[in-house]
Amino acid sequence: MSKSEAVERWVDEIAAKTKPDEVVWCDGSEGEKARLTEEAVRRGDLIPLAQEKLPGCYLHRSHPSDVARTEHLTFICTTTKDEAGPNNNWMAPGEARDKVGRLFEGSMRGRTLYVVPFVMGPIGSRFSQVGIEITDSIYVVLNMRIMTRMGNVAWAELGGGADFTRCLHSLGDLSPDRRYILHFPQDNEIWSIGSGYGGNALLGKKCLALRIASYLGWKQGWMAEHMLILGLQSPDGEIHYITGAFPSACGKTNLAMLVPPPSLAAKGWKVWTVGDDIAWLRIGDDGRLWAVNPEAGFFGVAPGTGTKTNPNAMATITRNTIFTNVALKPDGTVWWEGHDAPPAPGMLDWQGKPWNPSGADKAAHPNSRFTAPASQCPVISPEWENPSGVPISAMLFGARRQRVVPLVYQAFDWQHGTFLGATLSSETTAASTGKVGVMRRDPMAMLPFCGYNMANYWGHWLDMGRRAAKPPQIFRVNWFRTDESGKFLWPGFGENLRVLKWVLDRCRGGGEAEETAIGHVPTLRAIDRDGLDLSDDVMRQLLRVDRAEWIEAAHRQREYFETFGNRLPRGIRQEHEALASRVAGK
Ligand code: OXD
Ligand code: MN
Repeated sequence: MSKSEAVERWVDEIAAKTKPDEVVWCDGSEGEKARLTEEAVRRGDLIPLAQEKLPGCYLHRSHPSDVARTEHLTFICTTTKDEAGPNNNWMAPGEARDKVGRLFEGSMRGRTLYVVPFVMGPIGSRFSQVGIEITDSIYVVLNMRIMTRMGNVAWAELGGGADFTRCLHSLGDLSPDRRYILHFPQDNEIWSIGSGYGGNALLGKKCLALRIASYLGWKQGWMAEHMLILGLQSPDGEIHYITGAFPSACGKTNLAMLVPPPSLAAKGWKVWTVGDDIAWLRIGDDGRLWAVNPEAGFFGVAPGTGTKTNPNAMATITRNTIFTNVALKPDGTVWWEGHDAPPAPGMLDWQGKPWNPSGADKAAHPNSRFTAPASQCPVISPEWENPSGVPISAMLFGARRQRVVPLVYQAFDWQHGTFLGATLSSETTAASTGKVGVMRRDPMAMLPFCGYNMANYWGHWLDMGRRAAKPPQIFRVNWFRTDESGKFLWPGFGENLRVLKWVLDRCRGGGEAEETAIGHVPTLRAIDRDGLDLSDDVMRQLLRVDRAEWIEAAHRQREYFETFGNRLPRGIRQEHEALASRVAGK
């Protein structure tokens, strides 16, 4: 199957505008990978690591002003501002095409234009979507090769048609003053200029698989969510699939690859990874929600990743991995804060400067990353490329909250669960530029990724619940509650399995819970603490629901919901009113 006329026309049009020296159509072959890698090394875009220790691994250093997603430069260009909603930056499509179109004029002069056809989702699946990224960054091509199913396979999937997302990317001059990440959901199109980093530049990920896909899902009756997918195997050998929405850099990759603590592993508990960042969900013939991971790789946060926190990630990134903005050791291996190995003398920091271990600067950038094939994960689920997806039993909403929110609780039903997602808020992390540790509302962990008005998105959630005969159970989790001295109360990481176990018990009609004003909270002994040294007193603090704190929380929620005016769905308003009166004891 060859490319369609629509593709050829679009590429010609972009080439005429951006004026590259050369146009290269990528086929996804091994030979092409070798050629591009060699070229990237020659140009200094990739630094080869010690190949005997880290075969196929390279280091990339981005421009120091281009190290994270830039949400303030990310726009949704719908016909009206109201369609984009208060949750998005908006630019009128005409103005956007005019203003940013000018920046693309001649932007690829002296460079190569790569045409990167790719598929998001398993090949031959009704879930999958084709995208074509035009880019002048060889680093982007090599990352897209890991993160998506890239190359000739996409032409077959496209079947000679024109139904693909047009993804146009140019490094431009890398100036934040001329950096824009624009989405035209109504035209199935993305334009990104001025950044070569992560979600700003690998357009299959946040731009297509979340912002554009969330809009397509709304129009077509499916969902695109910022969720990991894992398979939880219980001692009886059954596997139940769970999705989890957490804001960026809140441990989705760790949870997706969780290693059970010894006491539970001995009983036969096991976790399988299906995806660590994005889930596309559709209603199956059986009335359940089924999910696929649209990606083919992990673009994970390096700092904090070590053998203790995530041994499966550490095993995944020992080969064929691109590291971005980590530190380089003199032996040609890599390091970051939280790595198992001690920092080596003579290390270079993420900018390539000698690193001073007693200085204040970090060796690796806090948002430094690894890009690695999902197939290399030791616990990748045998179902991860199943074109039908996996059936979902439970959905988690999690965020970073030091106070107020218990370790886990269960929604009364789908509508209440949608409300729990809509009221998610979290302390910010380094995944986006801006201040770290500031509380912000992040509904469904989709604030930076929802391609349309969030109120309509909640309406779509409610609608999906009405259409699905057997929707998943919904839970709120919080691994990050602290004591008065700021110390985490819950050990997290592998021990989170104890919470998943209770979640699964609840899905199967068991698991002890107390009905509280906010939902079903586990009773003191309901979470399995066998082999874990955690006192009743700490468990009580973890599960505590403080009425005064919740009265205040409900008050804040009202102010937030008011920003959506009369677009706010009735179901969300009802849930808010019901919560406010329950916590007030009415
Ligand atoms: C990511 C993010 O890279 O959420 O996954 O920022
Ligand atoms: Mn993410």
